[in-house]
Amino acid sequence: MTIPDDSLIETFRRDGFVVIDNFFDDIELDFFGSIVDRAVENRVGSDARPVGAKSLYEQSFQQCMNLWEDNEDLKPLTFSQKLGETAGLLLGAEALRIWHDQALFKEAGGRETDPHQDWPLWPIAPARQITAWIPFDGSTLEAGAMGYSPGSHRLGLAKFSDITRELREKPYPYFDHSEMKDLSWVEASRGSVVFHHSLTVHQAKANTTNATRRAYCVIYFEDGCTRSRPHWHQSLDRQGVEDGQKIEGPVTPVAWPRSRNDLPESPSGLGSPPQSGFR
Ligand SMILES: O=C(O)CCC(=O)C(=O)O
Repeated sequence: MTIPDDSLIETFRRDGFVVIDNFFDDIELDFFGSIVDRAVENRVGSDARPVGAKSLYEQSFQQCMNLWEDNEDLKPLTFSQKLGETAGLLLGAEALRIWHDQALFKEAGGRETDPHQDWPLWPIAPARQITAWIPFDGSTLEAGAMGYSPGSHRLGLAKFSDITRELREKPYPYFDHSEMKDLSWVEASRGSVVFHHSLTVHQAKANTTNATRRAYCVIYFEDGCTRSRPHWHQSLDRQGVEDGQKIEGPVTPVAWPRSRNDLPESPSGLGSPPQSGFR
């Protein structure tokens, strides 16, 4: 069966996001969920600060990137051909590389994730990236559900882009594109994957429950994208990609298409990715 069908592709192209239900089964979710739990514990488990003692950015989530590099058993998920093919068909790309993967664990009591577009945060062009957001337990409005502004990926850059701001003096909506629609909130059922375009305005609710919202993302870019700005980024500087150069190398291997059971080697000798909280 080919996933997604034409109507899901059309939805993604119109709205800039799409939910695909029943993508993973319970066995896959339990298996990969426990691998990501262990990986996050290894990266940030020694950080005993309560949520309220963290920076505003860290209060939104524990962010652990490039987990595929030091967790061999996670590679089959990060480089899943079903996931990659789906992302490629939605984006309309013939080949995708990985920009990075990441766990985004919104702790109990964690605050909202500020509204933003992803692309302005990244020194990559053109805006041909897509994220697969995988909530291992599903998501609810009480526990960090995501919201997306339908069609915002077709409006260009919004007037904000700073997820890193520490001063939150302006309540939503503080991006004022006249055609911007209100966010559609998505309560994702367990097993579903939500895909969004790098220009789609999105945010996540706070986590008012007592359990961590465990999400894992794979972020892909169309093969052929280049470095657009000099600001340091682990996906570029660790492998020496200069301004204007095509982005390729062991940190950003081809994610799809790959031959069956062919998983990329982890980069070696390039230094570790940031252990947590990268912007
Ligand atoms: O999981 C979240 O809270 C935010 C996710 C997000 O912003 C993204 O995947 O781009």
